Amino acid sequence: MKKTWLLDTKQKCTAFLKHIRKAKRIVVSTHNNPDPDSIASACGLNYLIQKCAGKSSVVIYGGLVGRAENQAMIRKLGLEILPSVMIDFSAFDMAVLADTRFASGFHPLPPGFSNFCEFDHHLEVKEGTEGAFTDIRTHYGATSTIVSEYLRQQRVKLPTTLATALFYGIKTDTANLSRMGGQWDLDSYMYMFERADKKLLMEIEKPLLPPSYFGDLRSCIDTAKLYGSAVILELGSVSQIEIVAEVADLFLRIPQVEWVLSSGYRGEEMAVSMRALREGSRAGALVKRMLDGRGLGGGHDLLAGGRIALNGNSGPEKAYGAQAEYIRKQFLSHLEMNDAEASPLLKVQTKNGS
Ligand SMILES: [Mn+2]
Repeated sequence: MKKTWLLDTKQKCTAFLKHIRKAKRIVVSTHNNPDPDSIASACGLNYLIQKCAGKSSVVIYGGLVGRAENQAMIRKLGLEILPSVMIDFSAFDMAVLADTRFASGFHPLPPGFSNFCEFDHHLEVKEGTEGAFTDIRTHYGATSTIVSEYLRQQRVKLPTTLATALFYGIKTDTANLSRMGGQWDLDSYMYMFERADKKLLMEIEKPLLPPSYFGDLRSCIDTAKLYGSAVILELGSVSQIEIVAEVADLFLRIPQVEWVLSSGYRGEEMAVSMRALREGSRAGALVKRMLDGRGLGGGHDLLAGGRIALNGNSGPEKAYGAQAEYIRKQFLSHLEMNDAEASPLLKVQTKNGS
């Protein structure tokens, strides 16, 4: 089989290295509240910049690394990634974004930072907002696949920890190649799997969970409502914002459920997640439209999400209630349903189980 996509990468990689050689100091950034794909692709790009262009660079993330698996990934693999608040952006003359676009605003770079490159596989942004160098492949299942190809093309020896990170990035973003993956995803997945530390992978995938995690989970189960084939979860205040996305995945596993919409907030940040079962559901476009003028949202056909800042005068609890209601109504009207069609997901069980 001819891997023609690797030839495209070869040209792109040469152009990228040429471009970044013009910079003095480079900051590589994930998106806010980064997932494994964003973390791995940022660390991969950082390695490429240092090894192949001989430039000084650092990796930063915005927001929080909340999910226990993602914290374990950074800790167990010893990935050097700093919170963006520790960075003085004026010390850098170029930025590289991993798994996001500058115009999305969902990253810690200051709005005026004009010299940036972008690596992403999400929906396109408006023309005229692109970076000086971009590699956007919406047919790719993970940004980690794109970055893996760059590193493979350069034939650099990869540290086991970086190969493990890139494998985990591809694995999680494509749900083990079950969604959105092409031949290219399988190819880099296999390449990185051979080089990954399987014992560390296991430790990342089954991390310890704090008791508060189970409190959040209980409130999901208590508040879940079923609307035909859709589940809506309005979690309110949660101790970890990532639970909003986690439960969207979890509740899609219920038989007959074809859509999940979940939301919750922590501090003044509200998260929205959507999952769909059937191809052609266009969840990303739907979330983008629902959040238009309220926050930032988007994603893929079957998997989407967004964030809203709850910084009004009424306090986050009230603001969350109003936003959640609006989003629920928009979603239900898209499905041609209404509030009256709700039923609790779990019937109340009596002691004798009847
Ligand atoms: Mn991604």
